[in-house]
Amino acid sequence: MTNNKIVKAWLDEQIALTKPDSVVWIDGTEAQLEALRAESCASGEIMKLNEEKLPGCYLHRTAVNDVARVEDRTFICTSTKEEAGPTNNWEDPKVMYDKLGKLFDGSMKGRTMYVIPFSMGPVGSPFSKIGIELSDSIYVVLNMAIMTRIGKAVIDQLGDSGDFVKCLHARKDIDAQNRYIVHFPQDNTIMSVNSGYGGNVLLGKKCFALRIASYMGWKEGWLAEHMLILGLENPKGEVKYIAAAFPSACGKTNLAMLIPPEYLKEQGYKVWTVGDDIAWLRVGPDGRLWAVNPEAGFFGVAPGTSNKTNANALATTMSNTIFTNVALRDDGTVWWEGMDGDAPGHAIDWKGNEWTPASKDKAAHPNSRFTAPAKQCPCISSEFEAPQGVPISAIVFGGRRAKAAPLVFQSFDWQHGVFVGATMASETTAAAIGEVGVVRRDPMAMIPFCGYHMGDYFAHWLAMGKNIPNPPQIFHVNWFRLDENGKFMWPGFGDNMRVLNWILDRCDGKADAKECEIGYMPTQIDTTDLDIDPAVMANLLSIDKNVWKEEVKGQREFFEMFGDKLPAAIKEELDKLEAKLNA
Ligand code: GTP
Ligand code: SPV
Ligand code: MN
Repeated sequence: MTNNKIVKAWLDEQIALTKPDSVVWIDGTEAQLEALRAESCASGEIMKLNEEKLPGCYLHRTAVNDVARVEDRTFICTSTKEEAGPTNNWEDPKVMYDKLGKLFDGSMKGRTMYVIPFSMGPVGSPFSKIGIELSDSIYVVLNMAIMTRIGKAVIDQLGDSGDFVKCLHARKDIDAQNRYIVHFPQDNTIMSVNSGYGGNVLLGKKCFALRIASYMGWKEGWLAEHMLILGLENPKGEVKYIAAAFPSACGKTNLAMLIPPEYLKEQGYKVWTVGDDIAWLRVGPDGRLWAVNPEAGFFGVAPGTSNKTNANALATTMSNTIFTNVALRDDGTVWWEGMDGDAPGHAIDWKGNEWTPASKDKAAHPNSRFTAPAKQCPCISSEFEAPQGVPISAIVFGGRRAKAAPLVFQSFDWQHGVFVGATMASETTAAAIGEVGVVRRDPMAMIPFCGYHMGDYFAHWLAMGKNIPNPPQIFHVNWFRLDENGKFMWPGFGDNMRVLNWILDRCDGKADAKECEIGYMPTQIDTTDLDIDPAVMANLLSIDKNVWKEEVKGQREFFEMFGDKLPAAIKEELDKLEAKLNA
């Protein structure tokens, strides 16, 4: 399919190493993909679902020991440990290549190697980047065909260039003890072995578009972030764009596809989805920050997705979707906890076992997912394919905080906004009555995804601010504050639109705010038609100084690991906050 000498030499090397029985180039045609679906069904790797109710949809079950990303087996192999920093696992590249060489040796014997050329971003866009993934899994091919742009057009776009990310994946024995997800940012190389689960094997996603791309962005002057991108249209038909970073399973897909409350819908407010997980951000010729979504599909959390919470996501998955680790109903459709209506009387659970509502195990794995084409989303943005992306008015950070963080606040300026992102944290579990969950620090929601030293990453964010003549305003939100009974105080989901409106009004200099220790807080959030006690609202828009004094201690402790690499500006913001709280 190509005469590219660099591609051919690399491919020959990988074939010699993994020794597949045959090699198949993925050209991206529907005919080839359809043949692969049939082959994958015949081998039992995927199962065809009810064609009438879910046309073009399939179910895949992973091994029970292979259901999520594995952070302890994920490595950033830069030439020195210092470059990878204290938040990443590191190994000397020579040692790691040697170790992986042994694991990959003969790993594709008796199997077929698929060569998948893919583009992150629209093919040919100046901001797009190309990768080639070699994988022995048809499931990977079919998922990559949804999540990225693949095939001949990509390899033609690459031409004779060697500017592509080399991605190698072998399922091998799905041996958790020998599972490795390894990145060599200085070689543009990713190697993944002994897994068949999404984030570990769809190498265009977290591995390339965040870990490798964040390193590229650092060197080239842009940002690769764990952010959704949405467009909010007002009744005048003006659309403003917001990029938001929340940790995994903290509401990006939901916010990206938000349906406004009825009274705002009637006025003409709309939300348009540009992306639900990853944003690449660059300074545009007009001095604003512009964002593209490098992906072409959604790899979304299934449980909790319903017509009530996220009707747009549900509608997106009604055809041409691959479901992973959800439950199978007797009529050949799917089910998961939190779907609309009653649980089925009988189903097959994610492990392939009989399931009834009396079963004590969950029917769908909590991290079960759908892989669905973005263009099927009812609210997909007209700018989804725009090569230059969309101009960002506001950046929003957020996490699950039972107590500390208010519903929303605005940072004082870019430097303070970077500090707000750097001090992000999220509770691992929802708190029980009176108790606070375990806080994990997760700067910019990038702790598992930053491909270099996080101190350098903070410095890069600060430097970016100096290079954006017209920077977005930076905000922080928390949909997850709990009352003393352990219940969410804020209705969330569609009602988050009320907060987004305040955010954009602030960007326009229209909404009022009061200055407090941590930033600017709303004097009021529109609660039209919302049955919420004013005292609860007041609580949501306030902070507990004692909780924040503890918070500052936690932040200081966390920053210690970065040593000299912690930018002075971040330390300065922390000192300022502490002084204000103690004043
Ligand atoms: P990843 O794909 O892992 O990066 O997750 P994500 O950030 O896209 O999270 P997602 O939107 O899939 O939501 C994860 C969970 O949070 C689901 O169970 C949602 O129902 C829940 N959730 C999302 N938004 C809200 C909200 O506004 N309020 C509450 N209470 N829960 C929410
Ligand atoms: C996440 O964990 O943030 C995801 C799913 O979006 S995965 O692709 O597995 O990383
Ligand atoms: Mn994610």
